[in-house]
Amino acid sequence: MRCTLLAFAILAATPAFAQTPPIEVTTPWARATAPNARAGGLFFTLTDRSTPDRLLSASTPVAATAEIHRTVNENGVMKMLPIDGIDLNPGQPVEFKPGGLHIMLMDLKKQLKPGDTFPVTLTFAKAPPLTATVTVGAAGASGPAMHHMHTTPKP
Ligand SMILES: [Cu+2]
Repeated sequence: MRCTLLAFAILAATPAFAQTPPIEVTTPWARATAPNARAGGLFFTLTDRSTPDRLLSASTPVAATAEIHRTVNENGVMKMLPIDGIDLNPGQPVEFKPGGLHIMLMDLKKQLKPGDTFPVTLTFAKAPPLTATVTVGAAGASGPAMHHMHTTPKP
């Protein structure tokens, strides 16, 4: 209870309190892609400041589809599996990062170059949709290559 009260006091002291969304997206970034790459990875941290919720989907104008993926280690082989959502609980930030949870951008409509920005919209079971600005990081930015498991049909 003390934590809750303290958090509330801090939030209440912030002028933007009224606009504080129930779920916060921090440091959204995407990996730069090669000119002909069809897929890319998008990462961020989700912090639930309200009641238990669930991330249901993501969408962005730079890709035809965006899937929620998790990475599993199957006998030493890293595989990515699409999941239909991820539970969010207050006080338990969920980190999307290379080699773990990520948003898989499929059928990219443009090359993602370092420094580029683009919007991503996240939808939740309860909270209203949230749009965040993604910044493209360096090509090799942190973590293993994660696109080799995907085969997307060539046009
Ligand atoms: Cu993936």
